[in-house]
Amino acid sequence: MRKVITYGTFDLFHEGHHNLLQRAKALGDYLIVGVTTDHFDEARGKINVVDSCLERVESVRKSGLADEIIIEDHAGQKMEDIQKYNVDIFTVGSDWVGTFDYLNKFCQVVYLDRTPDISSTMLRSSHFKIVRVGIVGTGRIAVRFMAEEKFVSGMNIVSAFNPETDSGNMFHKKYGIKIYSGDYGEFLDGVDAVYIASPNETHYEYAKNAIKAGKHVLCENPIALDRQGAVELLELAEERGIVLLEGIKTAYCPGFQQLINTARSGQIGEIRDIEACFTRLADPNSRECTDAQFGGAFLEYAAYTLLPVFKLYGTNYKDVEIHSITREDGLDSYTKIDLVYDQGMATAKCGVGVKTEGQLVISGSKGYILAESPWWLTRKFKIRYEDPNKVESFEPKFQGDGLRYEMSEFVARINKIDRNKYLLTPEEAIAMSEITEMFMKERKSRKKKE
Ligand code: C2G
Repeated sequence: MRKVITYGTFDLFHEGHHNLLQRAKALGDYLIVGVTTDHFDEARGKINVVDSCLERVESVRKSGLADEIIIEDHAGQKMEDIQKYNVDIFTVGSDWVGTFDYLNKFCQVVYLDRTPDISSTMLRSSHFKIVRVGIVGTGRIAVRFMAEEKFVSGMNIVSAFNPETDSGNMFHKKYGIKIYSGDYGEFLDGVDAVYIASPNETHYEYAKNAIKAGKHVLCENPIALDRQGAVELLELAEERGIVLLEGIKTAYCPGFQQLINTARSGQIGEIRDIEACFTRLADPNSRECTDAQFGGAFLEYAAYTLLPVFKLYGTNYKDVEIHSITREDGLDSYTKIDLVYDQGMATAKCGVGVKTEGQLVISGSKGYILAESPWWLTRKFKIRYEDPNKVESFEPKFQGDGLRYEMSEFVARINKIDRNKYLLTPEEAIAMSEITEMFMKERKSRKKKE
């Protein structure tokens, strides 16, 4: 008797799961299905799971495809089970290709093609849809988005759009998803939501057209290069009951929220100064280092460095000054934004051609918070006081490269789970676009003077 084993979360049970179990069963005579516990999913970084462990076990049972159902609750269990149940074949979907090759020592490992386009759950009772997401742009961050998708339950990337066919074709070859390069409307017809990861200057139009077509939008920052554009997009989305989320991933990371709440708790007293730095010496041929009009340090990192300022002081700054080190073509290799509020001051520093300490320092009347680089992922931070021996350290949970948290919030908001709207408010998004507009005006006036 050939025994087959497979594992999964099986959340919001859908055709993809059903197809996988059907083909897994066909590989042998007896199929064992391991269903993950909530705790194990959390430990392995799978988020946004809606159904409880028992509901997910019941979904698998009702499929009628499992000869035996077990619970997967810890890393390394797969190896134990394969030996314990004398398994001949381990199988899992192709989104995991390579991940489980190490099981080859114990049994045959088979990766089955995942089902490309799923949209509805097979659970009559579930009011959650599987969100079909299309990616606009097929560059570096789109690649990272694809890698994070399998850790976010309730969504499925079904297509991508890029007018540049060679980039799109490479993406198709790598991921096998459908690529559109011509009609944006045709691309929109096949999705429920879009993730916009195209060049900065194209975000506004892509977002506006998607919202008008009734599609939810997760857009890399900046959503717009001026205040009016941001206001217009937010109002349009609000009117149509469409989710519009700006992809500043730090805003959705659990550690960053913990850091902000700690700063607000009064533990460091009154906050009087904030210094946020984010520099990364970019590849000289990269867009951020070559596009004098829409590249440069500010457009790449200002939103991240302004985020803690707006979170802690709000958006009613009294004064703001922007200073840049620019090249002849006007591209800013380093930009400093100085803000003054009634209660304190702040400096946000960004660089693509200048390297500095990438820290976040929140200075207060009783002590200060120090989050070292990469503070924008907020994997750790500490509170220091006058007494050098008194230090409190924090190491919040953080998995993957951070995109899964904004993806999870996006799917939750589409499913009308609105409890986390505070993570990045419309006021904060508008304030960021306001300062972006100032920066773009200064960039233009500098070019005129030359
Ligand atoms: N699957 C699929 N097609 C989809 C979605 C999922 O074939 N459109 C497959 C996955 O590849 C997996 C199984 O269905 O083999 C269950 O998917 P999930 O519930 O998302 O489980 P996953 O997080 O992929 O866990 O340790 C757990 C396993 O490694 C798989």
